[in-house]
Amino acid sequence: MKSETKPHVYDILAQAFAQEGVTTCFALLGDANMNWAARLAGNGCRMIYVRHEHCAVASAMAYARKSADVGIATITCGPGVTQLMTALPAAVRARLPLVIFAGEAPLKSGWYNQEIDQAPLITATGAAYHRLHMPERMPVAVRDAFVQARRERRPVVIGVPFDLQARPWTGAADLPKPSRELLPRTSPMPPHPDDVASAAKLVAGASRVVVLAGLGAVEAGAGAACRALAAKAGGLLSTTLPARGLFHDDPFCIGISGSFTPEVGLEYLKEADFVIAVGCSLALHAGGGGQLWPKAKMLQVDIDPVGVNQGQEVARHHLRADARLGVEALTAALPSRNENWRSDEIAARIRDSKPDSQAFEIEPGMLDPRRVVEALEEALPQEWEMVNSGGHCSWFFAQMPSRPQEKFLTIREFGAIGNGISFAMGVAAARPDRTVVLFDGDGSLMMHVQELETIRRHGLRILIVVMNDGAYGSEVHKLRSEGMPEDGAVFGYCDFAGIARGFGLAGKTVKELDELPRLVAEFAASGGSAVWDFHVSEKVLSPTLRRAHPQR
Ligand SMILES: Cc1ncc(C[n+]2csc(CCOP(=O)(O)OP(=O)(O)O)c2C)c(N)n1
Ligand SMILES: [Mg+2]
Repeated sequence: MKSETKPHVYDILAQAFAQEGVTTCFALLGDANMNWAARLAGNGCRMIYVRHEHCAVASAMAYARKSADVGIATITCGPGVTQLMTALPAAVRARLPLVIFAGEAPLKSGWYNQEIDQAPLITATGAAYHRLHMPERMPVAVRDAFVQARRERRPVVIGVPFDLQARPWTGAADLPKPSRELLPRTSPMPPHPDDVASAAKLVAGASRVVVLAGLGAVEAGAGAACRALAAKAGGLLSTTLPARGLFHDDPFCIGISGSFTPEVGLEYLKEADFVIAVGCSLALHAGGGGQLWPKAKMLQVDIDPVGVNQGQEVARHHLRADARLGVEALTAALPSRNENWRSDEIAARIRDSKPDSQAFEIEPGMLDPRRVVEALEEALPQEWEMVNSGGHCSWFFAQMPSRPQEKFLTIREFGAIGNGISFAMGVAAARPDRTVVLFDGDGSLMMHVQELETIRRHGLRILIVVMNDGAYGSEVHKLRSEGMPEDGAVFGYCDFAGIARGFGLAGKTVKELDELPRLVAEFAASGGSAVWDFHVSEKVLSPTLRRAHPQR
């Protein structure tokens, strides 16, 4: 056999990934991963070559969430790895399964400029790191990385020295069985009848019940069961921010519970005497440690009820079960009641009230972000996928009541800005037949604006809506409330339409909201991607900011 036809270790490593069912990989190449990546592409994997390693991992996060599968990214050693220090903790906290192929510096060199001890960097983020230094075992180690990512729902980074990757393969001819064939196939966990009986007794004794669903309820397919429970309990429905839209068409849904609660939600949560949290970890952001429902007893329905989370007691009562099975059993055990919190009046209040009715004096020529969102809600087609980013503006963008949960994505457990564009790319890759709309702030978009080029090159179908207040709005309003100078947080309105055109995308500064239906139709017909820049007033503050940082 001629030497060039013999497989190298990187060939086998690429095959080991391919047989795990990997179809999309977000990549940025360097010496330590490029041969492997070229071979993975040769195995038929769709490669999305981004312009910053952070964006490779952040895109893989959104891809994992949207496809309910493992997200895949690859980066080179040293400076490739150090770029991941913001994306990895975000993936860990959002419990997203990822497998990341990282190169490592060559073992044969006494000194190598890109060498750095990668393991402590990665493990400090909460991700797992595995050094693969024994070529013959590498296919099994790859398989085990997929087992671990799937079981533990967290990122697993594998590091392979690139001189080992370049060696001729001398191991076994057959690859081990892929992880899917080995992982236990478990059925949803039913609740214990004693727990159901005591939970039903508690709910029967309550008069103002709210059923609050989180992503666990979404994953378990518990939406319809939650609606039925709330109806039988005569109560209302709500969701966490990531699960928003699960009850979008239910007349008794009061919207998001937490930092993004609309006006009616705040009012009714205050009156609630019982909250049933379904598939929801009751993180601090989801209820301010109970401040939003000061009178309510809490029952948590979850496969892993916590009792205490993020330093707060979150639920005194627990029903351990799969979200759907637990809620169905509770509904069945609940006696029918005569008294009902629900009324036509409440449904009308929910239907007719604005998320925030506060009046503000707006500077001439500027838009009210709330009106921008209302106009987009009207104009954007229902089948388009929505991605919400961070910053102050994300409050407004989250208030789009007609949009269902399966068309919405936000990942913000680490509180980092700058991820919107990557998340939109991840969704576009997972849903290639859909148009994706990213709602972002000017500061956040600017942090990784280079990815506009990736969007164009790969023909991803993304409309970016920028809520441009010419500033890090969150910081401006917080500094102002403390009487501090705001210089470091104000930048002025840069020309995002021009920036977009420079990257080869369409760009538009939108000044008149009644233009939106025409612009949407033109965009839909264009088949390309675009950035729309909305200059919004800095005077309009979200209710959350007004509460937490009263202005002077
Ligand atoms: C990576 C990172 N750096 C800094 C921050 C602090 N921070 C939080 S919100 C924000 C402002 C974001 O500005 P923009 O995207 O324009 O949204 P706005 O608040 O103006 O609506 C900043 C800098 C952060 N959360 N994450
Ligand atoms: Mg801003």
